Amino acid sequence: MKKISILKGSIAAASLMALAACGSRADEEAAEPAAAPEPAATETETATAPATEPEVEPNGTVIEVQMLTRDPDGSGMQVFKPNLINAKVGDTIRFIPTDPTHQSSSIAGMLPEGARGWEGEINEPVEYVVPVPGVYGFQCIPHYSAGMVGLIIVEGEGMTENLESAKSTTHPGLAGRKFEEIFAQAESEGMLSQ
Ligand SMILES: [Cu+2]
Repeated sequence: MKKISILKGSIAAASLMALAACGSRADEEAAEPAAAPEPAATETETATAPATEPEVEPNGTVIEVQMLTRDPDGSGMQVFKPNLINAKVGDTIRFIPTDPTHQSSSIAGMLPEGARGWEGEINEPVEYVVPVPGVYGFQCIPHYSAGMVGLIIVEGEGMTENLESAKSTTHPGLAGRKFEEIFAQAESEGMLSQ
């Protein structure tokens, strides 16, 4: 009996050590003088699984979007924060599940030609590297009709080519009104002029 509990103890200790080793791996790597310096982007990229293979090489810029159950600045509704994003081709949009029950998906009919779009899992972060200039609408599927939507505007030639079709896309519930507000804000901030 004693032998077994000692064995159990050492297994537990071994797993603790493994955990500790795992946790301090980054420090050790950083402290090791002989190691070649690695680009900082590599580690953050592996921390979040991309929805799909990027359609374009990431340029290293990451734009973070929180997925929240209560908008701290107003309605108290479920929101993406920010819900209007200005980006460049190759930027990574990272959706963070700050609060539970949310996800992020692109909206069919609100993608520029040549962009595949994305679909994230509930409660999971998702990254999307924007591949071409244009207007990208996105939603949280469970809270789409509650108006949990957003817009990415990617600068560059042809960025307004899908603007009219994106604007005329119909939405359930509160999402239509929300998109009207977001498009109006984008226009007033000059985000839609090249
Ligand atoms: Cu949601």
